[in-house]
Parts: sequence; C-alpha cells; structure tokens
Amino acid sequence: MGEGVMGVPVYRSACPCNCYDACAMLTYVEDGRVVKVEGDPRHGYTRGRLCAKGYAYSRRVHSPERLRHPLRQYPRGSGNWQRLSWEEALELIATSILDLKARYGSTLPVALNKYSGNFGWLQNTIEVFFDSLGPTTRAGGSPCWSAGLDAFYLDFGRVASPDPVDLARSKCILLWGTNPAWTAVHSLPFLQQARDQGGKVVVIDPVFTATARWADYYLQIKPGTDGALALGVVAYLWQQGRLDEDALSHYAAGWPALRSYLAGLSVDWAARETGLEAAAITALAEMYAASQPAAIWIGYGLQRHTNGGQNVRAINALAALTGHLGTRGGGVYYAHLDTWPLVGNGPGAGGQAGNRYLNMNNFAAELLHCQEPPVKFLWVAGRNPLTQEAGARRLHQALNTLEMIVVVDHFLTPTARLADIVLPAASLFETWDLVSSYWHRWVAVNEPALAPWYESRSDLEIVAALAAKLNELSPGSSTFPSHKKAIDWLDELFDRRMQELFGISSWRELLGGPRKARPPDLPERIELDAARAGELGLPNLPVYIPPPSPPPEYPLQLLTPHQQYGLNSQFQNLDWLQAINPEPAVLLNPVVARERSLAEGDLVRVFNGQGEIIARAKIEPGVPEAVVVAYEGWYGKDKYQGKRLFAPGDYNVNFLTSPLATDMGILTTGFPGCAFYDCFVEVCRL
Ligand SMILES: Nc1nc2c(c(=O)[nH]1)N[C@H]1C(S)=C(S)[C@@H](COP(=O)(O)OP(=O)(O)OC[C@H]3O[C@@H](n4cnc5c(=O)[nH]c(N)nc54)[C@H](O)[C@@H]3O)O[C@H]1N2
Ligand SMILES: Nc1nc2c(c(=O)[nH]1)N[C@H]1C(S)=C(S)[C@@H](COP(=O)(O)OP(=O)(O)OC[C@H]3O[C@@H](n4cnc5c(=O)[nH]c(N)nc54)[C@H](O)[C@@H]3O)O[C@H]1N2
Ligand code: SF4
Ligand SMILES: [Mo]
Repeated sequence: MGEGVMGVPVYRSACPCNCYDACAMLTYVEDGRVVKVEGDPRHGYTRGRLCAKGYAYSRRVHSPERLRHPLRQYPRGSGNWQRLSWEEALELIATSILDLKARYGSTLPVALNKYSGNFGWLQNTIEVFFDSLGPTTRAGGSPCWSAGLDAFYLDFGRVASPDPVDLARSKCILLWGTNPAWTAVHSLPFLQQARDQGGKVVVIDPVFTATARWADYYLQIKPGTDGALALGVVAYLWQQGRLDEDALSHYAAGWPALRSYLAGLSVDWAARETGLEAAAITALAEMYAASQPAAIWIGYGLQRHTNGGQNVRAINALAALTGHLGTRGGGVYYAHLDTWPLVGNGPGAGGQAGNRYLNMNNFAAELLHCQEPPVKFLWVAGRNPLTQEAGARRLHQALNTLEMIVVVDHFLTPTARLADIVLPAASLFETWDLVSSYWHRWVAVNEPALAPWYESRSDLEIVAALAAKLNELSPGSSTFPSHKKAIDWLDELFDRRMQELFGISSWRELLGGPRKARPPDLPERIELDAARAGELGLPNLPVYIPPPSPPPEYPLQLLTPHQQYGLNSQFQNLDWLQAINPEPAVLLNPVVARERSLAEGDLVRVFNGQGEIIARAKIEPGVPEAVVVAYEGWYGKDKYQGKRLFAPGDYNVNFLTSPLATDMGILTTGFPGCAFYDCFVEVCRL
C-alpha cells in the first residue's frame, strides 16, 4: 500500500480476466470504497493506462447486483432464492460430495468446470482442492486458443512468442485475424511507434474492424481461407526466387515436400479461394518479403475454424520461408506460456492421475454421455458456460441430470441462475494474487485493498473451508492444506523457476512494482513436414484445407468475435458499460439487409437449426455480403430501463453455434478447440 494525493491510500492491483494486457492497476480507496482505479505507470507494457472496462472496475466492485451471501435456489430454475449461512451452504455441499462418494464408491461423479473469469495464479488452488478429493471429473481443453497452440507445437516443438515490445521495431506488421484496437489495446502504442518509423501495418480480417480502420492496408479475406493466402504468397515468392536461401537449406525441415505441393498453387488460385484481388496478394507478398524486420501477429479469431490450426501452420511457414523467424522485430507472435505457474489447470499444467476429462467445448453432450459413474455434482468457478459454450441451449438439459450444481461468481449470471447453490466470490480488490500475461512478459501483484464485500470469500478460502468441512464430516476425505493462507501459496507458486525468470528472490518485491521476465528463447527451425501431425490424422504439411460451405437454407456465415465493452461475458452488465453499449446488434452488409427488407435499427431474428436470437440490425458496409457479425459475451439483464427487452435468453450467440471441433488442440490442451465461427444462419425481421 502507498499513499496518493491528500493521503488517500493507494493499493497495487492487477486485472486477471484473460485479457492479453493483464494490466497492473493502482486502486484508490476512501471510506472502504474504491473511488478510482488507474493504470500503474510502472508496468512497462500497459504504462499507466486501462481500457474502458478497467476504469469501470469501481462500478463492478460495489455493484448493487453483486452477490452478497451464499444463496440456495429451490427448486432449481424457479428463481426462488433463499439466503444461506456459509455453514449451511458448506454443509449441504460437503454432504452431497460425501453421499455421492459413498453411493458410487468413487469421487468421479464430482466435476469441475472452470476457465478464464479469473486467470490469477491462486485460482489454480481450485484444481488443487479437487485433486485433494481423489480422482474427479474435469472440463478439459480450452474454448480459446487450442488450434493455434497445437500448430505452434507441431511447427516449432513448443509454444513461444517474441516480446511484443519488439513490434515497435518492425517495418511491416501483418495483423492477421486479430483486433487489438478492441482486444489488446495496450499494443497499439507499440504498433504506432513502428508506423512512426516508417513501418506499415496490414490488417487481414473478413470484417473491417476498428483495427483495420486505423491500419495502413486492409485485406478483406473470406473466413477460413487464410491458409490459401499464406501459401499463395509463398508460392509466388518461390516462383520469383525470393524465398530465403538460408531458411530453405538450414531452418525449414521438409522443404522439398512442401515445394512439390506449392508447384500446383498460384496467386490466381489464392485469389479465388480468398476472394482477394490477385494484385493485392502480390502486393502483400512484395511488401512482406522486402521488409526487414517483418512481423506477423496471428490472432485467436483466425483459428476458431475447423481448419484453423492448418491455417496457422501455413502462416508460420510463410514467416519461416521468407527468413523472418528469429529476427528482432520480426517473426510470428501468438502467445507464450513462459510466465505461467505449472499447477492446477493453468496452461501447460498436467492433470492428476485418474481424473476423467470431458471436452469443455462439448461439455453438455459429454456430461450426458459420461457413465460409470455418471457426473452428479458440478462446481463452476470463473466460468459462464451458458453464455460462452457453443450450443449452449443443450447445457440446460445436461445440467438437469445433475443432483447438485454449485456456481461461484460475482453475479447471478445465466449459468448461476441454473444452480442449486450460488457462492459469492470475493473480487480482486479483496484478495491477494499474482497476474501474468500470455502476451507480454510482465508479472504484477494484486494486494487486498478492501475488506471482502458482505460475506464474499476468495475461491481459495471457499475451497479451504469446504475441505475443512469435508474432513469434519468424514476425516481424511480431503488432503487440501486448509490452514495455508494466500501468501503462503504465493510463496510456493513463485518458485525458483519464477525467481530466476523475473530476477527477484520473492514475489513480495512486486509490492514495489511489476517486473518483467527475461527475454524469451525463440525457435529458429520449423518442421514443415511434421510426422506428429500425420499420427493425429492431419496432413503432415501445412497444406490448405478449404473451410465448410454454408447449407442453402442458412447462407450467411455468423462470426461471433469479441466485443469492445465486455470481456467475454464480464463487464457488459455494469451500468457505465451498459450506458454506451445498451443493446446487442447484428451487423449486416447493406446488400444482405436490402434483400431481406431490413433497415437500420430493426429488430431482427437470427436463426438456424440450433436456435435463434434477437438483436438490432446495424447496417455495416465493412461486413462482407456472405457474413453477419454478432459479438459474443453479451447476456443482458431481466430489465433494462424498465423494459423487458434483451433479457437473458433473447440474445446469446452460442444458442446459434454448435460444438464443432477445430482441427487441432489435442496436443497442448487435451482436446480440440471450438470452431465457433464456422456457423451458418439466416436473418429476418422479428
Ligand atoms: N475487449 C475485449 N478484449 C478481449 C476479450 C474480449 O472479450 N473483449 N477477450 C480476450 C480473449 S479471451 C481473447 S481469446 C482475445 C481475442 O482476441 P482477438 O483474436 O483479437 O479477437 P477475436 O474477436 O477473437 O478475433 C479477432 C478477429 O478475427 C477475425 N476473424 C474471424 N475469422 C477469421 C478468419 O477466418 N480469418 C481472419 N483473418 N480473421 C478472422 C474476426 O473478424 C475478428 O476481427 O481477446 C482478449 N481481449
Ligand atoms: N461464440 C463465441 N463463444 C466464445 C468465444 C467466441 O469468440 N465466440 N470465445 C471463447 C473464448 S476465447 C473464451 S476465453 C471463453 C471465455 O469464457 P469464460 O471462461 O466463461 O469467461 P468469462 O465470461 O470471462 O468469465 C466467466 C465468469 O467468471 C466470473 N469470475 C470473474 N472473476 C471471478 C473470480 O475471482 N472467481 C469466480 N469464481 N468467478 C469469477 C465472471 O463473473 C464470469 O461470470 O469464451 C469462449 N466463447
Ligand atoms: S480488460 Fe485488459 S486492457 Fe482492460 S484493464 Fe483489464 S487487462 Fe487492462
Ligand atoms: Mo479467449
């Protein structure tokens, strides 16, 4: 804690909610309330600024809608909520776990579904608790980045990314399927620095995004065809004798095999596949090959397709064969796992022997199908699957087969509304934690700035109390160290590897300000002919696999990318953000709108065989004719300004998606990713 202007205490906080930026924040507290949150200028990547969501934290922590006490809903789904004491809640939960264990002779009926609401290090103690019970069932995999992670693993043997500050040195940056003007705002100054020094920024995206508007060049590519663009560029440069000789002879294993495949490709072919002009493809090729250094940022959006991993591999091949790998300010940027602790379910962590993993991207179906023993108890923490899981409607049905559902959250989310017991989680302002990023290389401490909100408790305190309750009712049923405090856990998690990485002997030094890890160790060689891919039934080579075509009855491809004023399903419910983003929209090309007699502002129905949603039409020439866009995460409220419009259930993009697998993801996350964006719909007036 420090002291700000007029003696207002200032605390170090960190934003943990699965955003590229993982900002360090300074929190000002007066009379037990957060009066202001601002960026910590000592954080070298986020440098003293936050996004609109971050500035709205003061509304989140004291929101009148924030959960205050443990609640029980009886019967489930009735909306009949009763307040419970912690003692009563823990007793009900522990009894249910022990009863299932006795009935089935196993703890496998007990399941955990947790993901990215809070990516702070201590959240890993939730998995540690479940491991302490014996083998349990887990939602495994990731809804986010799996296909791309596997592509990197196949190509380079590991997942690595250069330090993104180096983007500022680049002469040419391809922002390929990423929208940092919304999703990674703190990268913009580094990209702008590159432009100020003569570098050019190209955006490759089916949608003319805020990032595209800002960039130097924009290529409106057909969704799922990025591999054709990358390979068309490689083929063109090869025909021109412009590939990097050194790379071909030393750093690109399998080049002869890929060369035979490239012989059949041309710029005209790539133009047909991608919908781009041939001249635009050659111009891109010329610029990228001639610039030194040249960087590619591969976004997560690009790989949420059935051929997403394969497309990422084609882009990696382009970077390698043009000699851009391993150059400072060049190379490929995706994600890294260097600064993550290796416990729990964190990226890169291994699971407990005997655990049963269900695919998080097809959780509803896997819950229904899993037998011997079936799942009967579900704990949901840092996760809102009813809003965020593809084919979300099926989740209702699957959850109704369970005997007990416990949701730990800050708000009564759509998922929490289906629970039997809801437990109020303490917020970051009430807890200790450490927060690192999968993008930049900084780590920041989060210290408690407030007493817990009403009866809320941190996830760690909740599982510790549950472990104690279980052992009280049935000694020996949990080996979780209930006495261990948050700071003791941090001492353990900030281990020797972390100390060396950050050059400090204890995490406590972060109380003086965030720290940066030493530079990454980057791969220089690529495996173009990956036998490991073949073993998984994938092509060895990064060849182009065309995306699925729309069925005649649903001719429009629905992209559901990430929104500006929410982070997945978080923040969009806060008053400040609802004021600027009060209603969900569906973005339609003018031709699509005209053909369906739709005008700006009309209420429209977006539908397919999976379900339907209601949204307001926004006519947007930047969206292609074959595509419609509706942002993910928005779930609304029962009432907005007295009107019952856009209640939960009216708008949830995942009522329209289905749990389609991406081509890759198994190697690094245990399951394929989710091809959220290979979704087809029709639109009409409500
Ligand atoms: N404001 C905000 N910030 C966030 C998040 C948020 O919800 N809101 N979420 C965080 C999380 S969890 C993640 S994973 C990241 C996501 O960060 P990004 O990857 O930047 O965002 P997405 O919205 O997933 O997709 C990026 C772009 O990919 C485009 N796209 C879709 N399909 C294709 C394709 O086939 N080819 C190409 N070239 N482009 C395609 C979309 O039109 C979109 O503009 O952002 C993080 N930051
Ligand atoms: N259609 C479509 N669906 C998508 C995507 C897409 O692009 N399109 N993107 C996918 C991606 S990339 C991701 S990462 C997932 C994200 O999906 P989720 O992991 O479900 O992420 P969030 O909605 O951010 O957070 C879930 C919940 O965590 C709660 N929470 C926050 N902090 C805490 C805490 O400290 N403790 C507890 N117990 N709870 C807390 C929040 O209040 C929120 O209700 O969604 C995926 N879903
Ligand atoms: S959401 Fe991202 S940019 Fe905004 S405050 Fe949090 S970490 Fe920073
Ligand atoms: Mo994500």
